[in-house]
Amino acid sequence: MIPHADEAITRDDKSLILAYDHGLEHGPVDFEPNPATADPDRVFELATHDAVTAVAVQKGIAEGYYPSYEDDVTLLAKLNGTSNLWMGEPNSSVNWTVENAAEVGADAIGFTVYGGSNHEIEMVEEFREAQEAAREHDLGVVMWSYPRGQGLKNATTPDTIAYSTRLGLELGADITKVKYPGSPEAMNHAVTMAGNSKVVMSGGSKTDDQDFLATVRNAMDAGANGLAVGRNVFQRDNPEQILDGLEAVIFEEASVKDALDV
Ligand code: FBP
Repeated sequence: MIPHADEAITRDDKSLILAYDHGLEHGPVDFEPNPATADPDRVFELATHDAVTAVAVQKGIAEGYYPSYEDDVTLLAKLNGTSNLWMGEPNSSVNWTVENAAEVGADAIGFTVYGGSNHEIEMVEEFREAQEAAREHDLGVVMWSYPRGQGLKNATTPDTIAYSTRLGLELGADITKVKYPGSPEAMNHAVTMAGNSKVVMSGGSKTDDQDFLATVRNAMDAGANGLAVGRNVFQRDNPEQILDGLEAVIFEEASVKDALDV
């Protein structure tokens, strides 16, 4: 990692990345709880909330919608991604070049690496190419580090998540995004293994306000830099309200109780 390479997608050195690549990764089913969010405009409007430091989208969404929001929203270009229709060993096609992402206005790139997959070698080599191109264009680098595939059954054990954050450091990510490993102690270990690179927690499937904010509070207290979240925001009836709460927890060090009252 390069110190401050992620400056454009952080606020006070912390981050809340709104992930919106679910139409590719999971399909339209993810929009059913809040059908308005099938419309990318609705999510770009959410991304104008003060709490959001960047929105992570695929190329087509960026090309079609980002020009209307470029003054108010910071773009994180998610370069690779796979549909849920793919039934093979975990892999991810590279859908977007760094050069084109920079032209569209990205401030950072996002890249998934499935450590442990039969495709790990090629994914890491693709990441290397993207990471070096990102450096040439002064873009921050965020790795979605999700070990899975072959015999890897429980991809959220403390050891696996610590290995995930370490992969991010070793391979040159500025920020590594991992699933919550289940406890503050395990998260702290994962943060320690990331050295001077940063760690953000992945939002996961929708949970209730209290549980979600408590997990984010625990992750922050354990040294995480923030959150990259999709469903736990846009599947809610009132996404702005949870963004208010997340802003309090991540940037204002609020307790869960205070954040619920915001
Ligand atoms: P969520 O907060 O909704 O979990 O989104 C984070 C994310 O990494 C998205 O960027 C991506 O679409 C999704 O999770 C992939 O989740 P998985 O591969 O575990 O199904």
